[in-house]
Amino acid sequence: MNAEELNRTARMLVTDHKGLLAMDESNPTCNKRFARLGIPQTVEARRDYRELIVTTPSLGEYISGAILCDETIRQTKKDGTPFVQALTEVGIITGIKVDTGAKDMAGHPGEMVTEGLDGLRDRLREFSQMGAHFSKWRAVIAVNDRLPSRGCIEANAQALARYAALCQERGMVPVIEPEVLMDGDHTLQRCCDVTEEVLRTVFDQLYRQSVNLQGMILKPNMVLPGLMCPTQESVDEVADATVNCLLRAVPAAVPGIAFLSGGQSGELASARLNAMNLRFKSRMPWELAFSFSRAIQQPALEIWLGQGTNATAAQSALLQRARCNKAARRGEYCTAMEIDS
Ligand code: 5MM
Repeated sequence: MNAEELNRTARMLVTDHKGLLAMDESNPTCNKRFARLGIPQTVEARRDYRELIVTTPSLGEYISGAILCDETIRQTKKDGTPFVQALTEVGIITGIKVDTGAKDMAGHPGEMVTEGLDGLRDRLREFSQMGAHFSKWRAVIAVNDRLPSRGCIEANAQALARYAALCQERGMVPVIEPEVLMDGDHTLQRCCDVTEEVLRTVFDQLYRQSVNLQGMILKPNMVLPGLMCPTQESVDEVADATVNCLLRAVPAAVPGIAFLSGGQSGELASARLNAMNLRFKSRMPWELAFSFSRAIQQPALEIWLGQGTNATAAQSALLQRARCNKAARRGEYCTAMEIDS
């Protein structure tokens, strides 16, 4: 493992106010999103959609890295150019999702543990030979009055740490994604407590598994009230709760934190990221960035609808969200940016 190289790649992923584009939806997730909009759920439709994304003009001005899934990293543009090459040509670093999904956790009703460690060393070798420089693993933590259990937090944290160690051994930067879900009626304070416990456990396991914190990116949830919670705090309150939680739990050695959007609207995700960067500008030891899927892609998907004639308009919508999030990293996002688009 070359620590300097890992640190360089990690810093490049959060440089120049850019962020990550998560386009690593597994086939079932992608198909579900297509089905809702009446788009055919086929390999070719998924390829067409991913080609639309990677060929969006100027995308590299806003996006530093794109996370692909196993199917997409093996695909090419219609003219035969591999997607990895197309991304590299516009300065976007290729990443790959390597977990094999969150599965029901035995003995823990309502909880999930992420699988994918078996054979991971060999898969990482293959992906790195294909041109991937970083990878991603997502753990899912459900919240209610009694969940999460310690067993679930510890099993997922250990898997994240073992994944990260294997990834760095291969010279790839791990994007470590422990997601505390928004589903439920829990309060913002409850999300804050759970997120802090999860992050502390993850960093404990990263230390135990000898993971180099300077060669990783953390991809956490924002600290939010549950979707069904009657009290929904303001953008500034969410920003304060999130950054204070991260300041307590994330070591300063980590170069960057890139949030998942978790089902927030694109506008709200940008506004909250903006408030964090604005209010805590000089007080954060890490770069505060984004690694959104839905909060960047959703408007584009709703315009595209599987029709080639809609591709240019869909690309404009994608670029608009990427632009808003780069502005949010600077603390320069405002709602007028949405109206002007
Ligand atoms: C939480 O999901 C990740 C971020 O996406 P959002 O910004 O929409 O929350 C995302 O990278 C996710 O891990 C991938 O889409 C893969 O999900 P599945 O469940 O299909 O493996």
